[in-house]
Amino acid sequence: MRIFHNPDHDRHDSRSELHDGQLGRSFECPERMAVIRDALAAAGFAPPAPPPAPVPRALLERVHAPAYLDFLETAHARWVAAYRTPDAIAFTYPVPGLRRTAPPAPIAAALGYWSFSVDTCITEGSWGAARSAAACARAAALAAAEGPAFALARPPGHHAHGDLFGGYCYLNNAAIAAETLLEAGAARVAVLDIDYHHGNGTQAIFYGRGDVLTVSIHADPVQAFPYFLGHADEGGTGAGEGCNMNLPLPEGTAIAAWRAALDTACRRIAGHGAEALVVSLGVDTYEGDPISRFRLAEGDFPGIGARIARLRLPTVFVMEGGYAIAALGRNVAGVLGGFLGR
Ligand code: OKP
Ligand code: ZN
Repeated sequence: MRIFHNPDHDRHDSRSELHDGQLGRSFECPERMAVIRDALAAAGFAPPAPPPAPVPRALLERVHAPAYLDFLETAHARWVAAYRTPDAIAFTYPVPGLRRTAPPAPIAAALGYWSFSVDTCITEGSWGAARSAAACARAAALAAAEGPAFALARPPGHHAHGDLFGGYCYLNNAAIAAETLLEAGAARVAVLDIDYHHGNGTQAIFYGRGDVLTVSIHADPVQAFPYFLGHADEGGTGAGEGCNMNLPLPEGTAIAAWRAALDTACRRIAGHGAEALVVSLGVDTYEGDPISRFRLAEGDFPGIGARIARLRLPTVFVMEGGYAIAALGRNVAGVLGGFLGR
């Protein structure tokens, strides 16, 4: 397993996540990478490759709107110039019934134009960290032809749309990996999202396309974030009709029902004729996760990796969620070790 990591992710450390009515340090914190690195080393994985080359702007533009990228690049400096406080936080959104025509000039309003959830602020290091995570996803995808690869990166990406940040995500790393695989010659790619939360951004980015199948197993949005997408009847549109599959499960789901959903997902991916696979690897399905409500045990994770390996596809794992710091590293190593048949 080749591992791609960029230590400058730690420039993104949000003090300003709105959680249960209070602003505090984000669950999505730099320590997450350290515990995963340690657990992978303890499990005998080779250390990460040197930091990858920067992600090309042209690749980002295959996934994201140019004006959105320009906004992310300049948002923090604009915020500090206007307000002199450390973190840029949105407060008003152009929801249906209001007009979302062009980004407002004031930075406070532009933040709401380009985002969908107030849990995610823009810190001084957010743009640099997001780009370095995208670079890891690209490098892992470029390596996938020679063997399985893992983008050990943060911030995560699967909630980011082409023109919206939110849910701790700014750039959609899984979508960037999928586009890289297409660019490298794959005719059809599948994205399997096993994070606890629905991958709304990944779904939205590929919703009208037939070349990328998106399959997500997640907490039912009637109960869980992102609430406003991720239902079972969202199947894709136009050329993408039939190329999105959502497998929502209720809070409290344990491995038996979860594994059955994974089997359904894998059979759909095999049926799509995908030539390469991107796995949005979240382990916030773990029973000890502080913000999630599934009941997967530490010992369940290797079997998940083993089932994915049975697809026998060039595979790129991209790190998404997982917030139970004490077990996070072992759970990630469990999935990857199971994939390798260890
Ligand atoms: C990111 B990933 C509830 C706020 C929900 C968003 C969770 C984002 C999860 N108080 N916060 O999919 O793990
Ligand atoms: Zn999640």
